[in-house]
Amino acid sequence: MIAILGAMEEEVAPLLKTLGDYKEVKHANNTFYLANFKGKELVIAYSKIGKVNAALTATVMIEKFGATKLLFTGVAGALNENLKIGDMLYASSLVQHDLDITAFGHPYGYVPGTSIFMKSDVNLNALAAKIAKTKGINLLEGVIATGDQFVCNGERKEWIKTTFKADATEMEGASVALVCESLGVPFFILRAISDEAGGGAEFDFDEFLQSSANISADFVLSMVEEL
Ligand code: 4EZ
Repeated sequence: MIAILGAMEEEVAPLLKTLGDYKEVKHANNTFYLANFKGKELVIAYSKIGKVNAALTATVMIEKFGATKLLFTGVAGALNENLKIGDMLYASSLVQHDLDITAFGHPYGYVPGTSIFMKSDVNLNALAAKIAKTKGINLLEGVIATGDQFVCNGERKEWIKTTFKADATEMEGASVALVCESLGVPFFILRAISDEAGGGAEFDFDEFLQSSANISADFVLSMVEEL
């Protein structure tokens, strides 16, 4: 069973549209869409925005629906100036930028018993790089910084970028990474850029959410074919 997770309905709607035929199961305040794509069993869901929602849905996909691989699809704000709206990147590692117990001398993003950066699955990443190459798609790899904030302010953007050497920011990736790592499930986090996370990012986000979500969803489905 392969899980495909997004945060917003807009991020998974393109998948459901392509699949056409699926069964719906409601659980834990979510709808899980069960489908078969080219002989592969899929469970698809949108978690709702934020780290806690995403952690819950990822856990259910693994523990209740038996997902053995998880692919995340969605949009993100760019921190690296080489990333433009519509570009895609996958996370090589992920960090929670809003986790702060620095009052006790710990670095940002760290709590005892965990590591600051969580690494995604090298095999899934290599498969993505291979598919991008054969399709002539420009796919970057980088650090994704996750937090329960829509970043739309130059100062906060620069802080996240320099503190974690991060390339993009969003609100779910690191929590999904933590769940998958803890439960031993290989995961892949893909994002297409919807905005540049500075002042006024909310306007770009509204304008480019759907087109960038489509780009990411199409790519993730092309990966499923090769799994
Ligand atoms: C969260 N997602 C944004 C949800 C915004 C509005 C109703 C991705 C994202 C993001 N997250 C795109 N751009 C971002 C940014 N600049 N900061 C944080 O995963 C919901």
